[in-house]
Amino acid sequence: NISIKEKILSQLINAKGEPVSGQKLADELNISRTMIWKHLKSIEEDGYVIEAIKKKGYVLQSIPDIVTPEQIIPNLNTKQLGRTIDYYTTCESTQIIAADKAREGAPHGTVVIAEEQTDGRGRLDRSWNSTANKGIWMSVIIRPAISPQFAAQFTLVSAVAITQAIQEVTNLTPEIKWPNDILINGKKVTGILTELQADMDIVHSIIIGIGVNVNQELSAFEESIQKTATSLKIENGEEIDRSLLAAKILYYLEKYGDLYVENGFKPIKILWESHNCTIGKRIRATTLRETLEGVALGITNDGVLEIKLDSGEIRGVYSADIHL
Ligand code: BT5
Repeated sequence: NISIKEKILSQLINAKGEPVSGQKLADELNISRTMIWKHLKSIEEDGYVIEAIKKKGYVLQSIPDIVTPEQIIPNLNTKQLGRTIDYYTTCESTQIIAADKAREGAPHGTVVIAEEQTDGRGRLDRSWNSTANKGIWMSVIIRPAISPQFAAQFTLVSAVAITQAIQEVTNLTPEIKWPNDILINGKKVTGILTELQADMDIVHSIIIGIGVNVNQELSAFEESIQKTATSLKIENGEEIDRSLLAAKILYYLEKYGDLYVENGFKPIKILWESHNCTIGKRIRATTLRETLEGVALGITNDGVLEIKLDSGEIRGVYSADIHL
């Protein structure tokens, strides 16, 4: 049930700079010219610039930098992911909204996205800086038919997908730091938070929280992370179209998510290894129980990180904070 306003906007966007006749819009949508005009005013209030050309119609001159469904969906090349987008100008955390929606039965592929989060979350209740209008703050609800033990790998699947999308849109070369960080020049540009709703033997939903720093200046970050965080704009010097990047992330997430569910972790593992910056390095891994130091040997077919300690013992960790 797309609203009339959305229909008008999508016609203007699809016209790609050509005029759209007001009379034709009125006829097609079966409303008066005055109503068309009122909807156009409301579209302009959202930040779109529309020019009226006599006898020809309305031309979309510029689009605002926002991540609404109207902006994302025309860029979207997916079957299911992002086909329902729940958009907020501001919210506490998209992850909380998505968790509620998943419990209420939201379909596979539903996306919750916001311009700003006032209480963005990391793992273990840490906070996530989510400056207004500068990043991609979204949660994707997926419902793969897998058992819960395979859910954690979706963090690695997502990391591969996001890395690929960033590479395509920017020409930067991001690196994945196990398990859930994406770095550029050693600084964190993306964090992933994978949460699970499941019974003992079946996944109901996985909620993939994705935070990408896109157009921030360094001063937008809290002081405590200014030495460790970066944005795509800081790294390549240009503003990036957040809607386009969000659509690309969803595209690769669907592609690699399906690949994982159908063919297992092996093909993902190869991609993950080609982008990672953890394996082969000396690391310190802090888990909930202990701190381990040694050389990161690799990841197993379950996504577990294997570390060779100085004693020669090999240990697997499922989740940890890694210091390179
Ligand atoms: C993460 O946690 O990296 C997961 C972040 C997930 C954020 C998304 S945004 C959409 C969805 N809604 C949410 O509420 N969350 C998800 P973790 O590995 O625990 O890292 C958190 C740590 O990263 C913090 O303690 C800071 O040190 C640092 N940090 C916080 N904000 C950052 C930012 N914007 N960029 C880089 N580092 C940041």
